[in-house]
Amino acid sequence: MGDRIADIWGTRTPHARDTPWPVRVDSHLDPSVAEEDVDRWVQSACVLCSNGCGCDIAVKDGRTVGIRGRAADAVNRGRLGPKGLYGSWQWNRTDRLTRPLVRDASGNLLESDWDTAMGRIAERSRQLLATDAGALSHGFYTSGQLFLEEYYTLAVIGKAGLGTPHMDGNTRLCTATAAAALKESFGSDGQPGSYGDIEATDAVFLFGHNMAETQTVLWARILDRIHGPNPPRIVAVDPRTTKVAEAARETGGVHLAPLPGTNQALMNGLVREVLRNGWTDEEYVARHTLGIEELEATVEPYSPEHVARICKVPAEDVRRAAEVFGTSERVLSTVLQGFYQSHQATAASCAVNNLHLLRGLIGRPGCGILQMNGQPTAQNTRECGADGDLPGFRNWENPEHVRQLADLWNVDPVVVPHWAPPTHAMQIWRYCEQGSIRFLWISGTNPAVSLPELRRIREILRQDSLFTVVQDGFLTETARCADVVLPAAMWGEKQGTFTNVDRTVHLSDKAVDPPGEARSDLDIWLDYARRMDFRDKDGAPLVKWSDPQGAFEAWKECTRGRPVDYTGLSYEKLRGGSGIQWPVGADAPRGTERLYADAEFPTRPDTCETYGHDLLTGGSIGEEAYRARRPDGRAFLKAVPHLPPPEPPREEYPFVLTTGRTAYHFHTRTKTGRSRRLRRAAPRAWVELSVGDGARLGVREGDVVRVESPRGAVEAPARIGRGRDGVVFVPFHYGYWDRPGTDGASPDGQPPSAANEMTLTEWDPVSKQPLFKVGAARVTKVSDASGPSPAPTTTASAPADPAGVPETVGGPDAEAPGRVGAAAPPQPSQPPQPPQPPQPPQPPSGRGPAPGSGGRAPSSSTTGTEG
Ligand SMILES: Nc1nc2c(c(=O)[nH]1)N[C@H]1C(S)=C(S)[C@@H](COP(=O)(O)OP(=O)(O)OC[C@H]3O[C@@H](n4cnc5c(=O)[nH]c(N)nc54)[C@H](O)[C@@H]3O)O[C@H]1N2
Ligand SMILES: Nc1nc2c(c(=O)[nH]1)N[C@H]1C(S)=C(S)[C@@H](COP(=O)(O)OP(=O)(O)OC[C@H]3O[C@@H](n4cnc5c(=O)[nH]c(N)nc54)[C@H](O)[C@@H]3O)O[C@H]1N2
Ligand code: SF4
Ligand SMILES: [Mo]
Repeated sequence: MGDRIADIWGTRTPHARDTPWPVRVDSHLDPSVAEEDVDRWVQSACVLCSNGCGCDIAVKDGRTVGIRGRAADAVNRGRLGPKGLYGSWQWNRTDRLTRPLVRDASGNLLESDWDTAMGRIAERSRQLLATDAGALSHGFYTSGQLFLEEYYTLAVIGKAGLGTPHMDGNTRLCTATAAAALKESFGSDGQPGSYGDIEATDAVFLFGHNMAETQTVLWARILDRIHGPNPPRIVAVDPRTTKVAEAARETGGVHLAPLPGTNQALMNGLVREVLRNGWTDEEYVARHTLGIEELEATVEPYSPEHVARICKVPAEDVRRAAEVFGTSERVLSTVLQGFYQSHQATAASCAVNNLHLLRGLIGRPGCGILQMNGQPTAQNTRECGADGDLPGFRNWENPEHVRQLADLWNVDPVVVPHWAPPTHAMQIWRYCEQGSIRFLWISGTNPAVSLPELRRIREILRQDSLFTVVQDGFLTETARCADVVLPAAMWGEKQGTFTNVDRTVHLSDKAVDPPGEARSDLDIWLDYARRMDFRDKDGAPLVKWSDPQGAFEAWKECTRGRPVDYTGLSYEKLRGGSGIQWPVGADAPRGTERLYADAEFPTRPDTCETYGHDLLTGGSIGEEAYRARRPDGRAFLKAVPHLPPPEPPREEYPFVLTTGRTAYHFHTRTKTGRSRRLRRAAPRAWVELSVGDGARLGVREGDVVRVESPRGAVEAPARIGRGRDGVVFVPFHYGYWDRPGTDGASPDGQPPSAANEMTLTEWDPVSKQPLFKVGAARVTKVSDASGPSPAPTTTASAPADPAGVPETVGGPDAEAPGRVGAAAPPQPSQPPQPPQPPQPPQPPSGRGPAPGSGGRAPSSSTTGTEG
């Protein structure tokens, strides 16, 4: 048994290099249900982060009652983390949306029926298509949390039905830089490495990645190597003392804590050291890369001392980190938001690729690059083109690629938007602000909490001229501002596939019926396509499928001949055992563990997903110049000098403000905030200050402080933590939906708690990913402490001085067994969709939406939670 709130990573199963990761099966059941009473276990994978842990959902009497890791799955070998155990399976028991809501003439959001709601949407859509703006009046802002089948259907509707370039996902905030860095270096999106590299590696570099909290099971996998014989050394690049940073110290690696916004200077310093010390594989570089001369010249000024001045880290640590990279036989690197959401995101992430290319550490066991994803299905948003890119990693500048899609969909190529780059999310919001987009369909994301500069976002959402549809499982802060709210079925309540960081595709079967009248996103978009009567060239319906499996089969055809090959997969093949890593085709029927084992990169002009960009300015290179470079299957070494970040600290705002996550919550807490165990672990917002800064400001543990940027402020109790001086950290999870008396759309009246009140509207020139990790702020004390800060003690937010701060524990109802090795229960393969008894609509246990309570948005004062 184990309290997996207190013990996030669970029992160690140590093992040596090049030996398999042992099985440990974690599970958690509703305390009132015994394992033998479970009616059936339904195969799925967890959707609370990008790790994609294989799991089975426990069902009893038509309700989800628990979860268990799948021993057979290569991703997790049975393990689950706190979010998976406590946060996933209770969603259909809480204050879910059960009926469509439609705003009436006096501005009230009222319960309605599907025909009225969808009729309203189709009517507005048709009206706008008839205007001069045509399809350019339509924008779609979707998610990294739906299923592949849903994204592909949406992409076909947007690109071949309407013909709008204005489609993107919240993946723009999340992994746009992962995609950009992979495209710029290797010619196409697609993760080179595999989680299996952890078993084989000698050193792990985590660049701006707090894996210990954000992919807890992947971190457990690394811990099992650290605790075994011949452990890998860890190098952490993070301004905070995360658990990853602690491991770096303990394994004889290095913790580099650069001032946020200076990653590129650090990377140039590391590359320079590797070059100068002759740690490169010259033959690999000569045969398989382009750009070494420019790279050498660009990094030359970045001596360790120069880097030390810019990044405020010891020069000696830069040397040591480079030495670990340069002298370890095998190195695995991971990159995430500390790079992707920081300054010079694409440049710094490509620099990680450079390090690997210089040493030829790619495509071999233990030598992976994981340009991480964050959301569970972000990979599919990108693959399917729901982020605006063309499906199947096709290049919008390549007419042949556009023609392939037009043929596949049987439409005229001119319909498929390719006359300009797809509109990125930040620009979509700008067009909404300016009034050129007048129809915005938001699905599976909560921008009223997750986008930068929330005051501006609220103003945009409230504009009368903008018609907004919000499709969600809950009445979120965003849904409260919508014209039409569509109740969505969520994970466990619908069927579909999705793909994790290391290209592993999982099938998630339907376990229970959705609450009330909620429908899957797929069914909603199929309904829209029918109502809009989208047709192909021959007058047949454009969207030719009517269920998830049909969509999957159509998608497989779209991937034929592309690097992202799904043609050898089927729902049947995905049932029973482990997830499978794409590409899966005729020559790799069991999938592919690593890409680029043959050092042949998809950079040929006819294959590549992009002709590339200048990473300093974002200017595109264009087909002619690209062809002239004759990439011929070689990878690009991209060179970029460091530039100062856009909003450096100054007298009025002397701190660097950075934002991020804790282990216990997922984003805007729509899911984890409704789990009692997770909510108790991290109940309210906090502000992390270093010991030195706390002393200078006269702020002690638990004192309420105000953090203020030029755009907004947050007030919360201070945690005197273990970060570096000059940096203030605020978690971004705490919106307003569960705060009594506050209307989700306006935090007035109570001190605001959402970090994005303060963040700035700036983005990377190449990936267009917003800069959530760097801004300027000031910190002032508001009042004395009434107790310690609510920040968890088990994570990066641990107090510098633990005295008087109670430890974060889950308590008796957080017991979750973890069975190591042979004790694992048998995991039967899942029969194809057992017939399900009809379900009566489930009354929500918490207070549901309060439609028609007057004003622009209904308010709800209680939090619906499980149990
Ligand atoms: N528990 C939990 N897990 C999650 C999620 C969640 O919400 N909660 N969300 C999922 C999603 S969608 C994502 S994208 C991932 C994100 O996963 P991570 O990227 O690991 O999470 P963050 O906390 O956003 O940022 C990571 C670290 O970046 C550091 N950092 C800030 N600025 C800089 C900088 O300029 N340079 C460097 N080198 N580091 C910097 C921060 O101190 C922070 O520790 O997590 C996924 N997993
Ligand atoms: N300051 C700051 N801001 C950030 C970040 C940061 O580090 N700092 N990180 C950014 C990142 S990486 C991310 S990924 C975003 C996340 O930002 P959001 O996408 O806004 O976060 P979520 O709370 O996950 O919102 C997802 C919504 O989808 C709904 N949902 C879940 N499943 C389904 C489904 O199957 N169908 C439908 N229709 N809806 C569903 C949920 O109820 C929830 O309301 O935040 C970004 N914002
Ligand atoms: S590591 Fe991620 S996918 Fe695995 S159980 Fe935790 S939240 Fe779910
Ligand atoms: Mo993300």
